[in-house]
Amino acid sequence: MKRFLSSIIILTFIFILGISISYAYDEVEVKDGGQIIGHVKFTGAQPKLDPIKVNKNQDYCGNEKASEALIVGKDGAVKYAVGYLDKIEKGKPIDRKKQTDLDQKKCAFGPHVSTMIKGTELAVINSDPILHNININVDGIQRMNKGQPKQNQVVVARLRHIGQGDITCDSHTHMRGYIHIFDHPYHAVTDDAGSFTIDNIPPGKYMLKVWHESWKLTGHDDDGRPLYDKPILLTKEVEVPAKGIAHVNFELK
Ligand SMILES: [Cu+2]
Repeated sequence: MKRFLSSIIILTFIFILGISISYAYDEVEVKDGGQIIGHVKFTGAQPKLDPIKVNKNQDYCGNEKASEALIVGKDGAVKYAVGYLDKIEKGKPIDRKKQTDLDQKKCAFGPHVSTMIKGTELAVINSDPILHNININVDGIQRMNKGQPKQNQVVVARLRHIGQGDITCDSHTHMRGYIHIFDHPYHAVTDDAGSFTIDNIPPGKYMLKVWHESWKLTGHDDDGRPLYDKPILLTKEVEVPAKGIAHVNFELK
């Protein structure tokens, strides 16, 4: 009976392993890869966001900081939106040596929004002469929590779970950032021009998603952090041509 039970357990394990392997991202050589250039534009009436109160180290950080929840540049260009291919099963190899940098500088996370690949290194530096603390919750579960008391101190971590990483600093409630962790390399954050580029994609049809953290204020938490509505997710089907470029426009309002 014991032997029977253990074989059942082993078989179940192999079955689960099989499922997780079949859903994993396959790294292949991409032939005639194409490109996506995405543009994210704000088309509504632009809201004015209240600055966020600083509750510690005001002598260094200032009394308040501008909210980074919505940054709109020239011609409605939205910075810090994330474009990515949803559920892509195979494509270009993953650069596992690529390190993602995050800076705690002038009492803010820089960049405010970034992306990385799970299992690669995230290097967090404290450029300020005050104590910061980096706290990352991925889809609501804490995956990193490190104090950084010294200026120029670096902590390196590997985040092994995909999802939306919410970044906060326990020391400064006004600080907030996001890092999106993927199991594939097809993602990018919009720049000052509201554009993102994803390259070397095997030609074909994909679901292209754009994430934005949302700027719609719903209240404040116990520490005084502004709470915004749930993130905005937009989807468009896109056909990536061989060796060509697909331009895709997204609107936020
Ligand atoms: Cu801080």
